[in-house]
Amino acid sequence: MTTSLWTSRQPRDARPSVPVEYGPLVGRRDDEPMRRFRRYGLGQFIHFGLYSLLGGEYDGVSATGAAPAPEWIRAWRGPTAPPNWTDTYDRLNESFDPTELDARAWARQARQMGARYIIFTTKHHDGFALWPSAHSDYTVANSPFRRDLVGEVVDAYTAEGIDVFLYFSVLDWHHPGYTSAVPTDEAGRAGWQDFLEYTRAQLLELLERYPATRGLWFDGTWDASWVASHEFTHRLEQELREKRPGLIIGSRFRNDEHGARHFDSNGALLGDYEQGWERKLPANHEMLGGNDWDGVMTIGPNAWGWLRDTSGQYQKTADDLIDLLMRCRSMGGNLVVNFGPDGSGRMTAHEGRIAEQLGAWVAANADAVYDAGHVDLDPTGLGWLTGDDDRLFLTVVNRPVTGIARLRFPADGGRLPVAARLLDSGRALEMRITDIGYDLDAAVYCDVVIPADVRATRAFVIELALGEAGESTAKAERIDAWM
Ligand code: JFZ
Repeated sequence: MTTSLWTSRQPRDARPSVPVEYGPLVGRRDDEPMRRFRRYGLGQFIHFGLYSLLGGEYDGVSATGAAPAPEWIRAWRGPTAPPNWTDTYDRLNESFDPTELDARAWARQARQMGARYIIFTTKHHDGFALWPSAHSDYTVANSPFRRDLVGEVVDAYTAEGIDVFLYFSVLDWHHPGYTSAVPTDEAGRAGWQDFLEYTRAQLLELLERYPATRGLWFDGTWDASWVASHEFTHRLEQELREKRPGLIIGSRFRNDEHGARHFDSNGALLGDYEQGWERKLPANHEMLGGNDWDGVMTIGPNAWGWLRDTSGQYQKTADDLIDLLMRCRSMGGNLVVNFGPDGSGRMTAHEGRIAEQLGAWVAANADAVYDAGHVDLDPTGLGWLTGDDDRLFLTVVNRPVTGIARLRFPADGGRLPVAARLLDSGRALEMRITDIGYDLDAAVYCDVVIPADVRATRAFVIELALGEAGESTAKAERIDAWM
């Protein structure tokens, strides 16, 4: 059995077709929730939990380098790890009290950023539930905070018109029955069975308690024990979908009976969208094979939970995120930006700036972001192309020194740009369709003049209205090259 942490799409014809009983439950969906998903454009991830109290350190000692990431700090090992570390960590619920936490302020900030969905950590690998789960003692109910944090987040975001997806880690360091290896003895199997029942109960409980939930975002599904439970997970996916029709489940939930994750052994997607683009993005649209997807991204290098000391670590800027957002949109995906509030429940100052700056850009260029998706044209080194039914949008990231933005179109008589303007200001731009005279090129070019007095300090969007190629434009310019 091969299990791999990384998603990797294999071209269908590269593998022999194998019998698969536990393959996809649904094919490509085109219902309203999925169409909505395709128009989200931008999302927000929030990692919040016991680890947020620590910010990647304990008693002034940093776990950076000794634990995989701040939200993984319970896995701190080696000489710098405090004595009895996991016991200390596991008792953090006794001091969990993020008094500054205001889910409505988070939601307002997310709306200001332009996020249309949120993915919120209901339970991370440490097993601590941020809702008062009836199936565990290790929850907010057993903390000084007491409040139902998941409920507050669901309500606040829903009130702001932002769709809620619940992050849920299957991997659970707290449940006594959890094991990463396939259990081999009677006691191990009984414990694992217990764990599976608890997982099912918690998931049904989440859907029951929070009917506004649009999707479940699974994590920690790579261990051999879970991979071997394909019969259970297949049934559970069915049950979750029946309980909440329209629910969106990504590809990181289950695998087929051969251990193939994300895609079954024949390359078919195991879920509603590809959920493996994490701190990395597809190189091109072709490799996505037509599947829906989103890319989840940290602002720092690899910290999902709050990290107190970020010195020496690059933090992505609003410009980085605009670039990534439009790169995702140009390939038909959404970008999800992660926030990690500190132990008091407050977003960091850098996150605040990102929300503001990214939000301002997205608001000014909304048409290029939300309802616009992939267009089948050659990619351009100038930036990213998106489009809707009647318009093309070129997000210029690299401003050409010539002052002319040139796009290449197939010369087969399809629709061509007939007018150009700057999307944010509406300023009309001079443009023309031209054949620049390359032999056998089978293309025409749209040249848009970017006036020197356009003083952009960020990427900007050129909107091109599409129309039928008229006599006055394409044909006239092309005549020169006819032989
Ligand atoms: C997981 C978690 O371990 C991590 O703490 C965080 O919550 C993140 C969003 O998800 O980390 C992963 C999981 C899968 C991949 C990479 C990191 N992957 O498949 O590339």
